[in-house]
Formats: sequence, C-alpha cells, structure tokens
Amino acid sequence: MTDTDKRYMALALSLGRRGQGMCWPNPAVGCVIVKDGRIVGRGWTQPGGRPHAETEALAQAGERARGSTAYVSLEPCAHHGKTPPCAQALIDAGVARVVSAIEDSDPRVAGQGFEMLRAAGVEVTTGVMADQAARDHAGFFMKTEQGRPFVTLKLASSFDGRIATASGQSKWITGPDSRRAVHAMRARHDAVMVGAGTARADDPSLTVRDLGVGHQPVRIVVSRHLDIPLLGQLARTSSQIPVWLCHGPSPDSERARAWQGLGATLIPCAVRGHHIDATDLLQQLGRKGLTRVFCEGGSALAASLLADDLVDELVGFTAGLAIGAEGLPAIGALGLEDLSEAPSFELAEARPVGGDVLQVWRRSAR
Ligand code: AOF
Ligand code: ZN
Repeated sequence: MTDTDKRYMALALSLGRRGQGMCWPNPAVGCVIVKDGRIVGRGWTQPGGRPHAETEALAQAGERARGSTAYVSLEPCAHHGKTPPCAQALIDAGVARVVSAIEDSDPRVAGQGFEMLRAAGVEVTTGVMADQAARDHAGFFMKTEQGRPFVTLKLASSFDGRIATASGQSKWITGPDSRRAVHAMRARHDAVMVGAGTARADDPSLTVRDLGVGHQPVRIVVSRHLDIPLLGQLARTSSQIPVWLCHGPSPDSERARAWQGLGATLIPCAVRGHHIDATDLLQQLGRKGLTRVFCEGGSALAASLLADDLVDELVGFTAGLAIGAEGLPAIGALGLEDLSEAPSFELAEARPVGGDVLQVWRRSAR
C-alpha cells in the first residue's frame, strides 16, 4: 500500500459518499480508474443502488481500462444479482490491479469478489483506508450483519439539554446555521425519524430544504396509536415524499385508512410496555432495506433507542440558552441504577456552528 493508493482511495471514498441516502438497500460505493498516473474513470453507486460504482467508472474509462488500476471503496461484487458481477466486469475490461478498502459483508460476496479477481490473474490489494470505509459503509454492514439500519440520534438542545420550554415552545432553540447543517445531514440518510409527540408538537415537514438537493429521505413517524395530525405538513406532502408510519397492534382503523389514502406506508411493530419496541422497530426498517436512519427525537423515542443500545452515533447541536428543570429533557427516563449502565460514546468531532456547538459522538466499543 503506497501513499498514491491512499490518495486515490480517499477520492473513491468521497465519490462513494455522494450516494449516501440514495442507494439503499445497497451500499454507497465509489470507484476511480487510473491509467499511467491519470484518472480515466470515476463512478459511484447510482440512486436506488444500481448501476454499481464500477459499472459507471468502467463505462467512462472505455478502452483505457485495459492495464489500469481500479480503486473501489468496497469489495467488487461477485454475484449475479440484478446486474452481472462487478469483479467479472473489471476482469473483462482488462483491469490489471484492483485496490479495495474493505470486504463486502453481503454473504453473496464476502471475499468471493477478491477470489474471482485473483483467479483471473488480477493483482488485488485490500484494506486501504479500511477504517474510513468501515465508517462510510457502517449502515450497510449493520443491515447485513444485524438486520437493522445504523442509527444517528440528533438532538438540538439548550446548554442544559432541554428541547422545549414547559409550555412546549421548541422551535429555534438552535440557530440557522445549525438548521442548515441538519438539512445536509438529513440528505445523507435514507430516512429521518421522529416520535409522534414531536410530530404533534412541532408539525415538522422533515424534508431537506434550501440546499439544492433533489433527493428526499423517507420520513418516519413512530406512533403506537397513529395519533398524528392529518392536517399537518407530513400529511400535506405525503403523496410526493414517502411517509412511513410505525404503529402498534390494532391501530384506529379510521386513522389507518386516512393515512393510507394519503399514500403513507403503515408498518406494524411490536409493543413493549407503553411504547413501540425499539428493537423490533429497527428490524422492521432493516427489512424494508434502510441502512441509515437519522432520528430527530423526541425524548421518548430517544430513550427507547438508547435503552435498547441501538444508537450508533449522537449528533448534538447545543445552544447558549438555559431553560431549566421545567423544560422538556432531550432524553426521557432510562431507568439507570448505576453510572456504569449509562450508554456511552466517544467524541469524534466538536466545533462551533454559527452561535451553537456541534458535537458528534460515536458508540464506544462494547
Ligand atoms: C459493488 N459496487 O457500487 C455496490 C455493490 O442487488 P444488486 O445486484 O445490485 O446487488 C447488491 C449487492 O451488491 C449489495 O448487497 C452489495 O453486496 C453489493 N453492492 N457492489 O461492487 C457497488 N453498491
Ligand atoms: Zn457490483
């Protein structure tokens, strides 16, 4: 592995990230083809997951792929799926060397892509920038290995961790720069998810706005009783941008019919205690193909996810406001008896955003 390999892999990884939020159920892969020190092809997984990154890059490279090196941010696929295997396409194009970041966790591939290439006499180097690739593909790996999407929990709160005043005022705790950053984060996720309390209190549209982004994530509301306003922003836009409603057993049939009439997808989930079972909820979303979910609260849903150890990343936008104990806490009761039971995270990033502070915390290895 050389510095040149790392440089081209960094480019392949950044191309791959362009597809995040759009390629599910497939991973967002990037590919760069280099011939005699020049880039002759670039590609990334296309919306909906196909064509794959290698197909795109090979098409651009054409004849120049012969004798080239292909940098791919994931192992090239080996299976005959909806498209022929990328490993075979690389072989057929005469690629001399393949540099890959990390093995594919899909059991149909899992090392067989590398084997196929080696058997055909292609030189294979693996593990280049594997840590970054593991982070970029974390959603896809989580879905194939654990059946659930990667979960980012975003909280926008006051300095003292409150998301609303006692009277329920919750809009604009954090500033416009934070809101723009949130929209950019939404765009890189397959779905944005909130609890019913938040849907009722804030009437959010949960869309990506003002960024020139055409793609919109799925909007998910978790509501045991489907108790979500039928005249709000979500209902108004549900025929254009998908709304999925995760509900408990035997919901109110009139509400269910009304939402179905508006084009929403209803997803029945198991219930534990008074709430939707967070583990079952995420398994259902994994079955639907989601790889990356951006949860924006509220406090009950955040607590259910944390209590079941289902939060992979925390994103906090903190404003210089103090709301006090009568305000609504960002995270509901977790029922901890000892500090050692507290879900814990490691700091990955901290920086000012406008007048607020952004923190990103990643789940500690456990
Ligand atoms: C690649 N390059 O850009 C992607 C890959 O349903 P299919 O046939 O499209 O196959 C999906 C699988 O292909 C997916 O589970 C993962 O293993 C791999 N994704 N592979 O070589 C790509 N997106
Ligand atoms: Zn492929």
